[in-house]
Amino acid sequence: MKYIYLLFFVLLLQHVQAQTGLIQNINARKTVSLDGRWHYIIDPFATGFRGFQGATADEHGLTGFFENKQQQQPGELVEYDFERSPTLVVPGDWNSQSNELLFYEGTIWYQRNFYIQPQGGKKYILRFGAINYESYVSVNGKKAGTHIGGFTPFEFDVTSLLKNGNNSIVIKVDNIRKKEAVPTDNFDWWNYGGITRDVVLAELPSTYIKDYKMQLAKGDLKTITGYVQLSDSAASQNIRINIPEASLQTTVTTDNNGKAFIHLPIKKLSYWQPENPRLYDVIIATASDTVTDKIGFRTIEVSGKNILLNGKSIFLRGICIHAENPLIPGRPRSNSDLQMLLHWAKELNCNFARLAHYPHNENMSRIADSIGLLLWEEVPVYWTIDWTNPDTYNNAQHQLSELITRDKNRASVIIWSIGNETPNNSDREKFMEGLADYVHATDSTRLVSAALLTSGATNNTINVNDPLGNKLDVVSFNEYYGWYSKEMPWEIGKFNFQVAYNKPVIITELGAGALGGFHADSTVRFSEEFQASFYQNQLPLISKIDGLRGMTPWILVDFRSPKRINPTYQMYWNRKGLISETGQKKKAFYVLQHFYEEKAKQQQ
Ligand code: GCB
Repeated sequence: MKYIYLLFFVLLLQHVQAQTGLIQNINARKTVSLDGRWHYIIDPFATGFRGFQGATADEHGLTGFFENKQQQQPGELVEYDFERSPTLVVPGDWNSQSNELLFYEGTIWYQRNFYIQPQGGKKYILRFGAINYESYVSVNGKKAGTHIGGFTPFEFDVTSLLKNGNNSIVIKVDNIRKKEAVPTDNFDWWNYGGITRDVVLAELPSTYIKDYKMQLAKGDLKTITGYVQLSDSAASQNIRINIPEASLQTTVTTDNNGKAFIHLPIKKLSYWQPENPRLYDVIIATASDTVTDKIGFRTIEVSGKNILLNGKSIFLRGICIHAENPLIPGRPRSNSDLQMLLHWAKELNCNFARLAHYPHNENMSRIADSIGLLLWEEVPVYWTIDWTNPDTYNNAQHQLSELITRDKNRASVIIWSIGNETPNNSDREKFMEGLADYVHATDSTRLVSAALLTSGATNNTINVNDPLGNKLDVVSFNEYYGWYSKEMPWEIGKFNFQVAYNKPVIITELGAGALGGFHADSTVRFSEEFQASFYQNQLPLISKIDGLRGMTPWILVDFRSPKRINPTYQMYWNRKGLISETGQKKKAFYVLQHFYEEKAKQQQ
């Protein structure tokens, strides 16, 4: 009996390709892009995944639309046809590509062919930048793997599934909201579905450089530390590391796990900072593989109420950004979309941006590295997560691990955020403390934070005492006095903040809505004047906070939200942007721009 089970598992494994864990900097390898037009089928009942009367498609036999069946003779019954189905552009969300899909949530099938002549002795890795939310991937009718989570990359080794010539990929994508998911079923942004980021097929040598990390050791401006991990556990392999412009080189040797540790004393280095975003070419080479990256070197720490970048106190002049280009509108599709967003932040005189509320495109941190913007990156642990569900916790931690793995070599990223506005209770405390511990154990070269809530005002004192603050390096919180409070913007000067921690404070949100181009008296809600007056009153209020070391008002640009229904002012847009959905700067943009200009002068 035992052997029958064993046989069953062996058979099962033959069909299920392993999820590889992420390869560092895969885009710098030999890749073929699978972006472009993919056929799609809208399948609200997930019929292509079910047998008669609703049984789920046999996971291992993989029937259903994965087969990509074509009718062979006129009598044959096939109730779908990818080849004659319309196409969607990848990368791109489906909602913004067809009117009938604007509000669609559910299953859509994607299919495309590609041509390849696989070489013997090579590994082929299929890599998705992000698919929202659940994906089930098959290559030539066989399962490659599955993934949960809408904003992080994932990869499958498909070497054994490829054939010489024409190949077909079918992906079932499902963006249905679920209570136990991360994010949960209620959030204030558009639930854009689909293959929203790039798809590539990478060709690698059989043993390749899988992962590496290099950065100045915590609080040490004189030593670069890190590691290189090979794709298998080859011991005693030499790995050369060369940073020519810093005259640094070393050779390290792998241990029994195929991992080699780096400890590199430096002589002279130009430290990465927003005013001087110096990136160095770093070349890592083994006998069979070479990879080159551009890495900036900096330290980030806290000391009492200060945030120290390269040992010097810094004030973070920030702004929140959603991953949305209002001019499409939809998820960004190209590097120029990303550049537009970050350059708007620069124009606002920012040195910092909060990428809310989920991991953005990986090229955001590459662009931020090169133009000199510090970043806060976040996972979608938002509002009322299913705190006691272990699968939900594992999902959140997994998304966090994928984000950290992906961006750990980006100097711009200084804060990992483990969530936003989570309610203060003991179940949530356990969950969030788990995530904070996980990040601290995984990455010592960055800070941990979360956007907390205040516990309200008593006698005009707004208290910030969420116990989660004890676990965080930086205490951050959102407050909307003058917008969601009974006080109007001109009445909030009476408040003071009481922050219970001797830690740096970042106000991660404050904001008010305005319909771009709507002008009225500053007492009229949704006018640009009301929003500008909100900022004029908020800026002196928060400046009273003793430990204030940064702020990221809500938000750079108007963004779509199904929760914003007012037909006169909102029309499914959250209007708190400083820039309207047509790209027009509102009055408040200039209020904050001026405030940041003065702040920057004070810092010099
Ligand atoms: C918040 C949330 C953010 C919302 C914003 C708002 O506190 O963190 O996701 O979009 O308020 O506009 O109400």
